[in-house]
Amino acid sequence: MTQPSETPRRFRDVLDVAEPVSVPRPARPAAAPLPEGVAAAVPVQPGAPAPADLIDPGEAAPAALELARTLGLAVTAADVLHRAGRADDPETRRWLEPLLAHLTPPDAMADRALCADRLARAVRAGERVAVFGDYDCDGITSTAIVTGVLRALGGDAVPLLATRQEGGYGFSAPALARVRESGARVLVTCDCGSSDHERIAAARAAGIDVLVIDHHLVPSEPLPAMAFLNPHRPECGFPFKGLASCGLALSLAAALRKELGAKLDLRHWLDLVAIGTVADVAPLTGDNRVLVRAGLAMLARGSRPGLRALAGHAKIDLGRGLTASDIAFRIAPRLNAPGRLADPDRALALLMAGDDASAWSLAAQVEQITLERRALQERMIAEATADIEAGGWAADPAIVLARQGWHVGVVGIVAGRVASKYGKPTIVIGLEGAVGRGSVRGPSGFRLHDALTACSADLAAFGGHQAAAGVEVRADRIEALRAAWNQACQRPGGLAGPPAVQADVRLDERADLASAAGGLEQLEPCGEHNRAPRVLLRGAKVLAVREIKGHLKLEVQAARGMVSAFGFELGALAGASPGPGGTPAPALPSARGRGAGRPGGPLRP
Ligand SMILES: [Mn+2]
Repeated sequence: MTQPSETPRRFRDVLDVAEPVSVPRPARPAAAPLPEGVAAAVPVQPGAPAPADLIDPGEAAPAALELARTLGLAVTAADVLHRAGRADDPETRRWLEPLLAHLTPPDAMADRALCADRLARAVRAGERVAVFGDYDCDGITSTAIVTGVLRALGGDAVPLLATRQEGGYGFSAPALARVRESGARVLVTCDCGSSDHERIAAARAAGIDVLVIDHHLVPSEPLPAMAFLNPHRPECGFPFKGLASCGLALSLAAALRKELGAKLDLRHWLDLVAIGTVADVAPLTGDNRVLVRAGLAMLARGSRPGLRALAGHAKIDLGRGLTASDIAFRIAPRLNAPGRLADPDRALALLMAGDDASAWSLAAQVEQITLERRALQERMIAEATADIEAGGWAADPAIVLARQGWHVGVVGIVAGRVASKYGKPTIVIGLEGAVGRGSVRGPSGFRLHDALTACSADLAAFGGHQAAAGVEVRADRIEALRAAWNQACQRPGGLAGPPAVQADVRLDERADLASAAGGLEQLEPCGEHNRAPRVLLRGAKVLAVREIKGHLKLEVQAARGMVSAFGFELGALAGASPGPGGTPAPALPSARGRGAGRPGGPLRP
């Protein structure tokens, strides 16, 4: 989560905000075909949008061409920057070439020195340190970083992760018991702890010094921890508030290294910082842009056996370079799968594996669990679709689905896919007897939290934010909730309306696609707070479109060659088949060109 979470701890395991959701705008009743020769890089239902909806941003301005020349950028990339109000100045040059040296000096971070001092004492005295993290990617990577750095500096560190079965997210009572069993004198909580006052007080009473590293909501009640590293503490003077826990963990590692006067190359852990930061949907600005950019480069080097093995099983070619989307849609879902279905320890062990043999064996297990998760998810999506058709709910303003036995670890993914497919605010609930826990997703811009507030009478509890939320509901209230949810979602102002279908830049049809695509990669990492540009590709025709495991694959004939494009999580758009000679149709945001080797030359992989 990017900001201090407004979310009560118990909802976090159904929020799944680490699984990005792509939601197309709702289909229009009158499906007017696009005029010949117009295609926009925007997600729209095939054949659905009226031509007038596609706003052509026009040619690059002379100032953009000048920016391209002075910055040595491809015109398309320079045009994106120009339209974002950037000029050729030191700030833009830094943004384009972020360096670790640009990171904000950490001295004003509250309790950072205190944490480092206590950990340094533990390392010197050989005291055992328990490192306890949540079971999402940010928690797992933070735990791997703190544990790995402590061990590299000669410390005795025991990593532990929260589990869905035992206590759920956060530093729960079962978690405290495990920490006590570990015999640790010091506890570092990673990506949790900010609101776990009671257990932290209990740990302290048991003689354990607790250091909390977290970026979630800071309650007003003071935390009984020895040190509390959280940029959202009012007394924390560190100006960049967007660090995820893995970024905080790396900063603490640097402080500890300095405290011990040790030589240790912390760049080794940047790949994990990139994964945790992107998976947590933290803003890709400021220090995070620096860290993720460096981390992506580190990932591409493939120096960590576990990630090399994960990439091998997932058929990710590290050497060709990765983007933030590769983390969000290919790496993070795999690392999250064990925690969703069973026990997250295998994901942590994979990240910490020291040799190829154990890494490949663990990666095989993680891949198997990912396949199980995907099969479960596909079965649930098929059941959800069947329920929608049987209930005749596709025509309703909004959707509520519930079944006995639906896995609560997967309802968030299913809600996202249903919301994407139908373009409607969606609640998907897993029932266990009389109790249901569900996830809420909607079209982008829809204010889910506001709509849930209007339904609070039918909910046992709810939490989250406008883009993703979780609910608890009694089984006998599902029908009432469906009526209330439909009511809330059809209110004037409830639905923000379909987002404007506007491309950010137009790609000149004479442009070399390879250099244009390569140039756009200089804007990476794209994602939260740095949206991937939507590129209007004029004169393009979609020759083939198909869905692959929920994703969308397109073959596009452009003026200067054929291009393959891939849209993560946009498989719901694959409904229409191209007509003879190719149907003009949209390409995709953040679609990544893959070379087709035709006259236009391969798009830079
Ligand atoms: Mn986090």
